[in-house]
Amino acid sequence: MAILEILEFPDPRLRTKARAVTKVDDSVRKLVDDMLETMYEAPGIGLAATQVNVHQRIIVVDVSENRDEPHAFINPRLEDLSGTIESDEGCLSVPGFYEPVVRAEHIHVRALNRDGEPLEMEAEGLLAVCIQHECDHLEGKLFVDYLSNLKRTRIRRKLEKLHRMQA
Ligand code: K1U
Ligand code: ZN
Repeated sequence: MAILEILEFPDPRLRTKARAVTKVDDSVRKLVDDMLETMYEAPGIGLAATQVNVHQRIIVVDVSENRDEPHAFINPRLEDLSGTIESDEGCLSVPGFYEPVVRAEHIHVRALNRDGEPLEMEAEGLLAVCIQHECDHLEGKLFVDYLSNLKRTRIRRKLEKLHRMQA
């Protein structure tokens, strides 16, 4: 397994729309495993392939307290979104910033699992929020897009300054 580099806002590659996976083969399974290792090491509760500069529709999530309930969703589709929940969100691609975002509280997800088999899941609360956040990444969307222009610009400038200092 391998730790992958995570792209950081405002890297334009984070705006790429991911393509559907056509075949779940060993290369996809290796990517899923590397994404899970990267997510646990970060640490984070989710990760989308977009964030590691792979533009395929793959996300991984683990919101469990013991960090022992990994989920991989390949070609995820969200259905039956209902209710609303406001919670503070962070993002491994926007390090150091947490802001409130409103999302659906309950969702139904259809996807393929790591073995390429159909998977259906009902999710609510933090799991539902995290899956929606990761699916946004596959569309090139970031949680900062839900904030005001002023807040987003401030975050962009702070991260650009940090990246200049790290260069
Ligand atoms: O997509 C990502 O960058 C991962 C992101 C997911 C997420 C967090 C909060 C709300 C919605 C989606 C993160 O994991 S940020 C780090 C984080 O929230 C966390 C890290 C360790 C323990 C608990 C939370
Ligand atoms: Zn994110």
